[in-house]
Amino acid sequence: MDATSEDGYELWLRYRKLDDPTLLGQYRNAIHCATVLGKSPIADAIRRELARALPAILDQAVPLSDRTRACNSLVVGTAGELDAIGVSLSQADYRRLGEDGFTIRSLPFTGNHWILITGISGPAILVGIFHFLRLLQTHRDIHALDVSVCPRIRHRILCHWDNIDGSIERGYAGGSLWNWEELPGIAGTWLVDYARACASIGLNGTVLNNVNAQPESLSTEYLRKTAALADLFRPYCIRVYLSPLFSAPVQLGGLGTSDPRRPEVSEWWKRKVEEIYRLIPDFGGFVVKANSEGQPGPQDYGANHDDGANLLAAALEPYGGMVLWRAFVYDAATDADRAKCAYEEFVPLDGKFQPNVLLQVKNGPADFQPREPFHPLFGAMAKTPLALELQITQEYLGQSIHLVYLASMWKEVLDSDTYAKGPGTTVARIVDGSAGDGATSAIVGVANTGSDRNWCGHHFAQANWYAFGRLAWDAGISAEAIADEWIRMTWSNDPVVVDVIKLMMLGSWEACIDYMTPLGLHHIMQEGHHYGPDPGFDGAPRADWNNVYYHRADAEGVGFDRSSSGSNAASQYHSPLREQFDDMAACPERLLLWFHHVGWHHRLRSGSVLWEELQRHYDAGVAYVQEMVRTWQSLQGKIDPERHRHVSERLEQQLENAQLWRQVCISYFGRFASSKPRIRGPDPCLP
Ligand code: GCW
Repeated sequence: MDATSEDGYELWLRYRKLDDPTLLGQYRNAIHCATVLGKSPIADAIRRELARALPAILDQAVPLSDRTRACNSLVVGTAGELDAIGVSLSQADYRRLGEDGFTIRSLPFTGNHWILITGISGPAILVGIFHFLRLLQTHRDIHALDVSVCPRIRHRILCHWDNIDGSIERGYAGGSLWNWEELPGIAGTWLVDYARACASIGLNGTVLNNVNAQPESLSTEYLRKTAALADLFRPYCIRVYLSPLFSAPVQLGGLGTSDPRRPEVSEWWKRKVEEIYRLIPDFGGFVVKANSEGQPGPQDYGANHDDGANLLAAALEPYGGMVLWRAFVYDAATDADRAKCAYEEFVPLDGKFQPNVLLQVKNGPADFQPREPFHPLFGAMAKTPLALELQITQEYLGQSIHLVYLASMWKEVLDSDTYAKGPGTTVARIVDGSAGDGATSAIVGVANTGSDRNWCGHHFAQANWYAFGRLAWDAGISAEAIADEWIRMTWSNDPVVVDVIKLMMLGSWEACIDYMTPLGLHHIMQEGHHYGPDPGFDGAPRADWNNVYYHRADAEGVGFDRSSSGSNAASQYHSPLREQFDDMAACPERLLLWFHHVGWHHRLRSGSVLWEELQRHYDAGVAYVQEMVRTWQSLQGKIDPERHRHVSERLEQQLENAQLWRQVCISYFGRFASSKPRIRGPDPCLP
């Protein structure tokens, strides 16, 4: 690496000298010194962050203390700490902010100017200072600040599918971040940086182990290691969670059963949870995958999901812990259409869960596909809080090779109207609780982090970690605004760089759908690893593990008939969606082949027939990647060479893979389409 090279380790927390002299003057004048009130591990973490950031951005020393001084200054403190020096805001102001919200205000104070960052709690002001630093990093005017922000979702959690042996299920950025072998004695130096990154985007929880759980994670030995991580993360207000194996009472406890209705089983969980809280007093709770893809669960004993979830909830309740019970189940005996199973299993259980149980539902009813309709459980469980599970790691979206900005997808999901309580009952409002009683709320993102120096494998995959946090905090922010912030913090504030990268990012998700699974196609990736196309795959032991199950291409047409003439999955949605999805003419074309088996010569809104339209999408997707390759090249010299080269190489691979998708899918589906596939010349980028 040469001197100007960067390796991406700093993520978006890149504190660089401001290169705009006017703004630099404004910032220096506003921040002669900084005061962080209070004595607590959180206050210390804030001091460390400001000591790192302010001198770097302002390129001059910024005295930092725990007392206010007679100078223009940044002042940080909770309501109580400010009260003690007689400067608190009004009670009404604090009430509006709630537990985790913060405010940043410019205030005149005894002849000087203050920028005050305050909120009720330590976690609130921690996020507040990162917000303030973001304003500096993105070159905003800080003259007359009056910003108040509070999160809409209470628990904002990253979920790591990390195994004890250091591997990561669906991880594409190296091994696990947790150095289990050395813990609890030696903590990895990067762990605090992980916590800083999470805190900076408002996350407040992390699930340390894979939902395909191993019993050892709950052993005393591993709980001590988990406690060491919890201690490191605590000053950054990140609580740890674990995924327990449902049959741990047998495998770890030596009992003869894990039947949730047996007293010895509930006793075992009570004792285990007691042990956890002795070691980790602020432990968050359990995320559970049960009776799904071979994982044990209550149904193994003739009991049901509510029995299992409530068993764990009872053990956690005295300590304020919660259960996130996953709804990712698709027992073929429930319904022949996999997309219908979770709804059928869980809707009858609505109202049967303890208050500290949330049902954790993936964004769509299949499995983190490039595009799915929102999961019909959103809007169908009025008496159960639903946590939204998103997949940040790009299992089905080109892994750490493809540049795909996922905020656009997540916005589509969050903004989807379920019509559960009339128009406006969006998925976001169901998840944040504002459409119901609002008692509790959570959002979970399957992490894309690993031991790679740049954390996420692809520099642009960092944007998805960032965007998840920002949307978890406020689903109302636009994908564009998030991209804008992230680019400025991660790459540069140069307007050309910002515009070019933003353009690349904002169309990248739609492009990925175009070259992989346009018009509602889904689950046609290669078996097992899910990278690359294999629409003809038909060799799995279960029907719904085969790709042909999902597209059902034949001489007539293509697509899964989920209308009333088929599996009738459309009926799981509220009116008017169910009628819209049911009717081929009214169904949004982006979901057409999800809900309908459509004739190859069926005419679409564009005037083209389906087969032509499919090919047009494949072409558009490839063309978009070609354009990204070209525009990225145009940034050479404006971006440090190391990161530029890294991204260039990946874009080339993405292009090759997009072309492969087009070639394989057009030739495969072309065999069914009655019209002949187009004759195209050899693709120069294909091997
Ligand atoms: O997306 C699928 C993945 C599995 C994963 C499962 C789940 C953790 O292919 O690897 O297992 O979903 O969400 O449980």
